[in-house]
Amino acid sequence: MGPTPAHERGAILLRAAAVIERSADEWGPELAREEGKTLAEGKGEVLRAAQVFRYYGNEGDRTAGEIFSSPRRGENILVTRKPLGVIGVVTPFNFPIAIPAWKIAPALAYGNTVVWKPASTVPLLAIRLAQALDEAGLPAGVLNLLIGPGSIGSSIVEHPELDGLTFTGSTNVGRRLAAEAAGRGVPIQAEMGGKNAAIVLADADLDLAAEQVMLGASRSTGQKCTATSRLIVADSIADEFLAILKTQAEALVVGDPAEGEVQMGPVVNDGARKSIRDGILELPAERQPDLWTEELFGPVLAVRRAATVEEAFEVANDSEFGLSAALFTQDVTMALEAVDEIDVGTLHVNSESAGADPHVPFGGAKKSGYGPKEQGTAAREFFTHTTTVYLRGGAAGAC
Ligand code: UN1
Repeated sequence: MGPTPAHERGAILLRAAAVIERSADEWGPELAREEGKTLAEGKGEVLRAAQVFRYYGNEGDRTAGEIFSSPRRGENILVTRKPLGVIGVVTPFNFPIAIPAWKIAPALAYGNTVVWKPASTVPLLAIRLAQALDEAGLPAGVLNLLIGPGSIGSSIVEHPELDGLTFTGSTNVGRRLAAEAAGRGVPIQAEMGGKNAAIVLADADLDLAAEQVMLGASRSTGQKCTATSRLIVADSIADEFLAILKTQAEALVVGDPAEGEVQMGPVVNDGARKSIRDGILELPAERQPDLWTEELFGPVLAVRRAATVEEAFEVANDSEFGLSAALFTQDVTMALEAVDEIDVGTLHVNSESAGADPHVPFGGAKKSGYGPKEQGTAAREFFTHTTTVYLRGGAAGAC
C-alpha cells in the first residue's frame, strides 16, 4: 500500500490553509483578545499561518530527495527521505497560531504524526488550528492536541515512543528539554532566546531607522524572540537619534488591543508584567549590565553608544544569543561587512529585527537555537531522515 502520497498529504494542508484564511476576520480578534497583540497583528498572524500551510501544502511538487553519481559502473546512489514518526510539538504563547503552523505543517507534510502541547495561556487559537485541520480532512489521530500545564511538555519528551521534538520557548525550558531528549536519543529542534541588536550607523536615514527600531521593540509588546531589545547607535548621531526615538515612543498608542487604533497591547499576563518591571526597576545597581544581556521578553530597549563601526559590531556580538540583528546604513560596504562580522541567524539591513518567511530558513546562531533550523527546505532536515540507496540492476552481467 505504501505511505500516503505527498500530494495527498499536501491537499489536506492546502484545504486547511483555505479554512484558516477565510477565518482570519474571526480568529484575528480572538487571537488579540487571548494573547494581547493588536487586532492588525492578530489578523496578520492568522493569515501568516495560512501562508505557511500553503507553502508546505505544495511540498509534493518539490524535490523529494537526491541522486548522486556512483564511482561504480551500473550503480546509482539515491538519497530518499522518510518521516521520523511521532513528533512532539511544544509551542509558546507569543505566536499562538503562526509558530504551531510552521512546526505542524512541515511535520505533517513530510508524513509524521504530531502530539502538540501549546502554551497554556493560548488554548483557543490552538483549538482553532486543530479545527481547521479537522475540517480539511486530516485523519483522526494524526494530530493530537494536549491542553494543560507545562508538565505535559515533560511527559511528551519522556514518552518512549517519541521520535522527535520541536520546541520554541524560553531558553531554560528549551535547554532542559534538549538535555532530556538527548539523553533518550531523540532528535530535538529548539528555538530559544534572543537579545537582538539594532545598529544605527552614522550615515543611516535616522527617521527610517527610528521607525523600524520602534516596530522591532514594540510590536507584539516586545514579546518576540526576534524583537529588538538592544540598540547600538553611532556616537556622532546618538543624541539626535535618541531624541527622534523618544518622540516616537511618546506617540505610541498603548491600550486595549480590541480598539483598532491601539499600536501596543498588554503583555500576556500579570506574571510577565511583574517580571519585566522587576527586571528593570528592581535591578540593583551592580546588576545593571543584566539589562544588556538578559532577555526580558517585553518592550524594553537597552541602549549603548559606539565610537566606531568596528566597536558597534563587536558590541552587537556581545551576547550569548545570535538570533537576529538589524543594521541601519546606506553604505553597502558596511552592510557586507556586517554579513561577515555579526554572528546571527537572521540579519536585516534597514528593516526591523523581527520577521520570517515560510520559504527561507529561520533560527539562531550561538545559543539561540539547538538543532536544525525551521521553515523552508531547512525544515526537511529535521522532520525527515535519509536513506542512502545503492541501486544496481538485478540481472547478472547486465553491467
Ligand atoms: C517573527 O519574527 O515574525 O518566538 C517570528 C518567536 C520566534 C518567531 C518570530 N520564534 O518570537
